[in-house]
Amino acid sequence: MDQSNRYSNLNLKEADLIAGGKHLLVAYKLKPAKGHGFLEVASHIAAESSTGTNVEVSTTDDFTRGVDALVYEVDETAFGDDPVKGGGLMKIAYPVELFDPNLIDGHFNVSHMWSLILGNNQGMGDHVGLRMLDFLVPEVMIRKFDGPSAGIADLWKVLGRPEVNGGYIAGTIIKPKLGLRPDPFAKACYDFWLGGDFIKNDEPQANQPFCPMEVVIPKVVQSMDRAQQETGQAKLFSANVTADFHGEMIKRGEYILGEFAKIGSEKHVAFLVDGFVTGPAGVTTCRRAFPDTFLHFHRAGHGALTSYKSPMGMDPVCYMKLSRLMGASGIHTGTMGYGKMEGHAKETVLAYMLERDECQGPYFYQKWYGMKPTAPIISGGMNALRLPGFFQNLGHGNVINTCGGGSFGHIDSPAAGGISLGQAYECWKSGTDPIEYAKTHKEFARAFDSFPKDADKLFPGWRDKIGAHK
Ligand code: CAP
Ligand code: MG
Repeated sequence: MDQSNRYSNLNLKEADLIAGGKHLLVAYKLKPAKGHGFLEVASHIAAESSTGTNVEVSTTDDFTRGVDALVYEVDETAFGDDPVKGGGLMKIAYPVELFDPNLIDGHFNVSHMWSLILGNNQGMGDHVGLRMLDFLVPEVMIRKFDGPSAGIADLWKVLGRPEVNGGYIAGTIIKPKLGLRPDPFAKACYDFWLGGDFIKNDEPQANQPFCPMEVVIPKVVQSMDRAQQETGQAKLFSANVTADFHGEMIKRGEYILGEFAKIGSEKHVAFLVDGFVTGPAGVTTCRRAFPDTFLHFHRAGHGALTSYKSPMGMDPVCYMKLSRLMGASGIHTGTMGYGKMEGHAKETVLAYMLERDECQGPYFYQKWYGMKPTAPIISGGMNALRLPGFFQNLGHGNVINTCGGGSFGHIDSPAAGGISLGQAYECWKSGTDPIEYAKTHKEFARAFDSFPKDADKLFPGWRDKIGAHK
């Protein structure tokens, strides 16, 4: 059934919708299935995402029609006819009335918003591709989402740095991903903290029988205490509190904070939440139960939704926006093509959209109206050699960077790995050529010997230029 006469109005002007401030606007890439018209399918999507279904129903009244989501712009040939990347552009205006304020405080929840703008419409049979490319949240909604509470400024404060532009936080992930028992785990923490600032659990490290949380956390606390005393520097630990049940998450968080409080370092703790798999409810549980603790949003699994290889799901920038609305203090934004995960250098918008109060997205200019920023967390195949190019591309180093292989793969020690990361930042910040910088900075130089394939690719002829460092 063609519902375009009800669920589309191509006379609507986007500028008017934005000025009116009463609609959430969403841009999609749509590829209709064979035998279905573009506007017909776009309108069906608007129906299924708001007040309709695939047939007219007798219970519809005038009020219902008044809150229909409406297709207001279409461009059927926008993306060409490539089987995966092809399709047309269409935009839908969702009335704010459709969204769901909490009973307890009137705040909006991301789960509900997501269930509308990218819910059933993903499973419809009359398209072969529907991907959310960007969305614009009006001020009236922005002001009702939780947004972040703690932020990177709190971590810079713990590190004794300025709370604005506090700079690069050199981090790692305890590797191997799984399999270390408490003593080797705590030793790995101590060894890295002698050179770096920040350690995170890897995303699946939690309470495994071979490394119970209530055995390993006290040992990590001891490692932090020793490293802080020996270096005279504050150290940070991001502990995984992910759980299916909010009671378990709170139990884990309270336990961890209690242990670090024994050395007066409860503010040196961030909570790692595997936010894709636990969903907005898990993220919000942590955000609200521990508002003073940096909420480290790990996005393991997000690729199923955000991979550029897919005609479905959403572009990563949309996922970043959802995480800021949920209240992530920091989220993994990928490495913009400089690391091992999918991405490209033009993805700087993923960071800018998180950290700025206003940012031009792919289709909409988003204002955040003072909502706290979410820090970009840069991770995935990174090491000291890849960092200068990354910083140059992003334009700043106000990020948390976690290098697992890049630290524990450094041939001298995890501490040398950590030091090499900080040196990479200083190298970029000073505008020094990395080869020249390596001549006077041993740990950075030894990163060349540690990751020779990267060195050959990034700095051809490096061996002759800096010589072998022993
Ligand atoms: C990186 C990592 C992170 C990924 C997540 C891993 O380890 O710990 O989970 O970076 O990807 O398990 O692969 P390495 P993203 O530093 O050893 O690569 O940050 O893109 O979400
Ligand atoms: Mg990991």
